[in-house]
Amino acid sequence: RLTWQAYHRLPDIHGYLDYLAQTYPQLCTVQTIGQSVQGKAIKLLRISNGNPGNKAVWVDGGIHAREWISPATVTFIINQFVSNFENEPAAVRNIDWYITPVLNPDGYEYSHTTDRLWRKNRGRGGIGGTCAGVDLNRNFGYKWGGRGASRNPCTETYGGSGPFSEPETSAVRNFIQSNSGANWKAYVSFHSYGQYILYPWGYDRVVPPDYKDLENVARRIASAIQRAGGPHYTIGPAANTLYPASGGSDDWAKGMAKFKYSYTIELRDNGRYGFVLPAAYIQPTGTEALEAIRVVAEAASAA
Ligand code: 0X9
Ligand code: ZN
Repeated sequence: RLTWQAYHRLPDIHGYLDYLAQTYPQLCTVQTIGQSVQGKAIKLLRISNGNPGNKAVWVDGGIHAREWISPATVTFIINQFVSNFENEPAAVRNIDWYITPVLNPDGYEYSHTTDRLWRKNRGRGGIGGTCAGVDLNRNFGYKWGGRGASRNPCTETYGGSGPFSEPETSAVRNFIQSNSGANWKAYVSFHSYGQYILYPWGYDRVVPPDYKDLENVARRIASAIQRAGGPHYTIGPAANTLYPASGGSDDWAKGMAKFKYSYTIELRDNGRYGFVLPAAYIQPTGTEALEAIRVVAEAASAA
């Protein structure tokens, strides 16, 4: 099935999720949380031991089409969790995991078939659809349309016609809001590249009141990665550390959905290959992301 020695196409990734649900029905369930613009399923894997006291953690990948290391890393984490569940730390086992490896299935496939550096979804941009694609990480509904987002459909950072105008982002909002029974504590969005652990806010150069808590966990994540032999990851609030960009999933998770911890993790590399990271980097990148997500599990358990 999946190898983590190559980047896989959407049907293979979705087939793998279905396989897990069939093989480990007591641990894994698959759900389609929505459809993309072109009608592709947006699939979510829930991993849970059924403990009623569990906190809930959201993980997504593939918001941006060309960042192939993101879905590969998210499925790497899934594979480690599921195939070795009994040996994961208690903090990992006692979390309800909600994991969507490919949030932008149309864009992901388009980056395989047509344009390797495609970023956005494949929605119609603007009236009459002059240019295709909305940047899904500018389309979430917290401080939508502010700094770092464009009103021009023909740009890479077009935020859409309104907050949650796109089916991919509204699927996330609808799922999280309709699962208010889940005890949501942490939201993690995997992107590339640059090796950053970013926390809110992204919309402007300000920080939330409890930013010290987010900073401390970010520091622990970066330390865990280095301890495991990984490279340096820079930590900090997104707008200050990278650039201001509004309408991101991380800001929405923190600002509206009230997740205590919200991170955008920019995976490898540092710019040598950029988005076109060779598949040989999937395993080392996945290994360090696994360290990262275990720290998130600890923080969520304690929150
Ligand atoms: O610009 C983005 O959406 C992210 N970087 S990427 O190169 N993967 O496109 C950073 C998003 C950080 N979070 C916010 N600005 N809210
Ligand atoms: Zn991205």
